[in-house]
Amino acid sequence: MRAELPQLVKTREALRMPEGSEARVRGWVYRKRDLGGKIFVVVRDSEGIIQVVVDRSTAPREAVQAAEEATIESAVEAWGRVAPDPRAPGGAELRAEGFVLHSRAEDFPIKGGEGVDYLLDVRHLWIRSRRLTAVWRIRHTVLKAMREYLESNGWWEVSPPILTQSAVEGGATLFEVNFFGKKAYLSQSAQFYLEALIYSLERVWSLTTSFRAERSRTRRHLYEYWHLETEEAWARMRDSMRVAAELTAAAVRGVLEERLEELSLLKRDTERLEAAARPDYPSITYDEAIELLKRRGVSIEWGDDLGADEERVLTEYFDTPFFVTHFPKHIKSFYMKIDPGRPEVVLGFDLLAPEGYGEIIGGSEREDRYEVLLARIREEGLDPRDYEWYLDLRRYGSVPHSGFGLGVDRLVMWVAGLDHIRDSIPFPRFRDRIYP
Ligand code: NSS
Repeated sequence: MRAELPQLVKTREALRMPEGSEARVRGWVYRKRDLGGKIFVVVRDSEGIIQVVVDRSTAPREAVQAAEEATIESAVEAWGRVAPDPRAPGGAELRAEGFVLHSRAEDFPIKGGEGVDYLLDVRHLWIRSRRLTAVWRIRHTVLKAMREYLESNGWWEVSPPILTQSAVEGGATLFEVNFFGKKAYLSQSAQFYLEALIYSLERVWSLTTSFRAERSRTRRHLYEYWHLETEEAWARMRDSMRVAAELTAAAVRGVLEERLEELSLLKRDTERLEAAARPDYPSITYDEAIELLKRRGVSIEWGDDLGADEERVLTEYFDTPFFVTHFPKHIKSFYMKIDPGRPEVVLGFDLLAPEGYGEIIGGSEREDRYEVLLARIREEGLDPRDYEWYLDLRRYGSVPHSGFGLGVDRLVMWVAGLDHIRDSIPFPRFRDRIYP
């Protein structure tokens, strides 16, 4: 009997088959309506949905019975002939000649209209929603496009550790780990390890989880996030900015080429993304940013850090991602190179996404002079002994070098047009729960 069944295809493929083609699909029950004469079962798989119609007057008895027993989210399989139907999602349906119930689902705990807190409790079930599935597919394509860009431009992928011994981005957001009775920390950034690796491979990148014990809860902060970082020997700040722009544009292009259906399901305005598909992003200095903010009536002084609110105002001036460069040194990390022409600022840059999203990349040229770096470590009140091996890199063949870190989840959040970062990642960690 099995050998005679029609070919198994994805729902998307079935919808595109010529009228009358035989097809078999399998997946989970997304919706079901029993209209007496016919049972309409919408089946969902990784590619989409298709309406399966089980006609009580023509379908075999076992098929009708299985369709009757199928509940929402039951695992099912159906086969029959494809027929156009303008009322069906995707414009076609499968008229069932067979219907099998693989696993009958208990009463599914998500029915629609539940609140955020509840949905986070059942995140392991909520991640199969069509909306989140669209996000996972976009996320996949973002990662793939960036990997392809790096691969075809001569970058080496490396694997830095997550258990570390010192802070890259300040002690305030470190997660401490008891490492056999000694203190260790979860990595905030692979940067120092990448800096060490440029002396062997010159252009390196990594994709790791980074951890930040952020004090405040915001729409754009995760405690555990995915961090794509690059580091390049002989590169100045502008060189690294070009890579940051090309990488971002490559991700946007990839999504526009491959994920239009998902963007449409998420009601994402793609016109606004088109402008970001070319890497010629504008750049302003921190000084100019302060001027622009003052012009909009924001009360801010030179030397203040730019928070989410200030960034949001700045994004109103631009239709594409844009850079802010040359920050005051005291609001940035000790490793950023001091601008030789202007010692109160550093050669650091942020890339901000438009439409209010703000920072998605932070990078800089690195301080490559031993004495200056040591002085900066002391100036920041840090203990040079904690940075001994990092300082070594300036003692053995130091070269100018630059790099950046891109927040993958933030990039996905902007590209997919999400209003909260938690939906850019399947299992976000929260302060009050690590469940599921
Ligand atoms: O702190 S960063 O701005 N910079 C660094 O960590 C550098 N050490 C990276 C480097 O040069 N190799 O973080 C980089 C990016 C930032 O622009 C955000 O997009 C993202 O990492 N980021 C976060 N995403 C989500 N949640 C949190 N908490 C978070 N913190 C940073």
